[in-house]
Amino acid sequence: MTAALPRLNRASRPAGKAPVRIVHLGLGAFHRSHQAWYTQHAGDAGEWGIASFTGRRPDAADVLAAQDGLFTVVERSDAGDSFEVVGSIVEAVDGANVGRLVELVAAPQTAMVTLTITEAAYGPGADDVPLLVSGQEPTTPLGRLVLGLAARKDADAGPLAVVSCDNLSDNGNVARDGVLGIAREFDGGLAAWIEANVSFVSTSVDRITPRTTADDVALVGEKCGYRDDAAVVTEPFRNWVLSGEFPAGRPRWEDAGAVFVDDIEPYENRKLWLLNGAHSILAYAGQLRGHSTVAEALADPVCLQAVEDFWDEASRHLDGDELGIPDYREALLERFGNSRIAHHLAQIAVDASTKLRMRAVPVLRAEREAGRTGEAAARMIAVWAAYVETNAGLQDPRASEVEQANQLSGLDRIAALVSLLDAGLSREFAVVTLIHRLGQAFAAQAQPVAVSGNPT
Ligand code: CS2
Repeated sequence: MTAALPRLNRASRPAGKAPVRIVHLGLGAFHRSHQAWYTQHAGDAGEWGIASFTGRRPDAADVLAAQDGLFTVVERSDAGDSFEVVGSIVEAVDGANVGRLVELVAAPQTAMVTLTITEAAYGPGADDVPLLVSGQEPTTPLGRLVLGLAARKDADAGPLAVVSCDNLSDNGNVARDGVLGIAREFDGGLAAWIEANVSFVSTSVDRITPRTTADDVALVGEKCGYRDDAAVVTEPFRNWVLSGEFPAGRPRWEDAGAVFVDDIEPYENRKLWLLNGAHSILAYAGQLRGHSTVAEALADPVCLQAVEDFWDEASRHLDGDELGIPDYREALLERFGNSRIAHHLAQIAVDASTKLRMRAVPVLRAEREAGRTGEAAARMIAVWAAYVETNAGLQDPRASEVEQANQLSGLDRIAALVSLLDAGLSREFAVVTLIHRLGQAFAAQAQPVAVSGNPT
């Protein structure tokens, strides 16, 4: 039905087209519902256009370009849906178009590069330096960013900020280490310039945004009267906490509710442990018990208990009344229970070797340092280990090592999997046996009688 509708087009642009001052790497659903939404709602939005480059899905650029960068944000709550056209993305580009990226990063009016490149993309890309040295274009986001920064240095275009919006603790410094690691090997002068001119901002980002489905596109067609293949469905809740310098300026994101703080670590930990940690537990425990969405898994008392136990453990290491942990937990239960958002567990389950390092390991370590077992954090690892045993081929940056671990059995297998998260913990017999025992105990529990909730 939507095929017959006119496409969303420039006539729907909420205001004039802003000049490109933000370059973004990782044009996905989350970028559209979060950074693009915040930029549209900044008081000075008219001065801040985003040029967004695709990462893993080059076709997203074609779709958006055909719509003049416009897309619909569908905010979905129990009360219903609301629809808004967002126009802050003024240029959508295939990530392989490195020439355009370099040109924009080197442009003096560009004030920042924002990143949603996934947690796994901050690791070293083996080919980056050889490609740069031989004058070829790198293929990883950070390698391409280094090439852009080299051009900015040559153009004498001044300082800028790199703003990581991925779910990594201390993501600004992780981005800095990644960029400088490549730059130092490529060109020492460039590395020194980056150190002096590029600020790396850390942020904690939050807005649950599942992958858009054909039904979502059809709904937008029906309600809005146009076809929008780049629509995103998201929850009403959003949060953005930032810490760091913007030497070339930034939009007034605070008008849209963003918060600027000096010390971001407590906020990052709250988000990564309570929200993302719970997500990972639900992803593995939930799928093992036959559920497919977050809301369904949460309605299963066994999964809910695993989450609550983990929250109790993690909360012991989240100090400060300003964090409002009881309210935050309460709000999470409501957000996860929003059954109108079909957030698929399979989408969350990927890239575990990177995610669990941030979501389970710090709590497990902190608990053990406090003289306790860290059982609930260990259970997160146990359900992942159980899940990958029967779901070989799960997307992961260390998939081949997961596969090798799976050739082993019993405690050896668990130790090999834990070593992908934390080498030290994998050598602690008590930890490995605990995880092994928790995995067996989980598997021995009765399956739910009926799956509650409706995935659509
Ligand atoms: C999820 C996150 O896929 C995942 O790993 O935990 O994408 C989560 O939905 C977002 O961080 C919510 O802000």
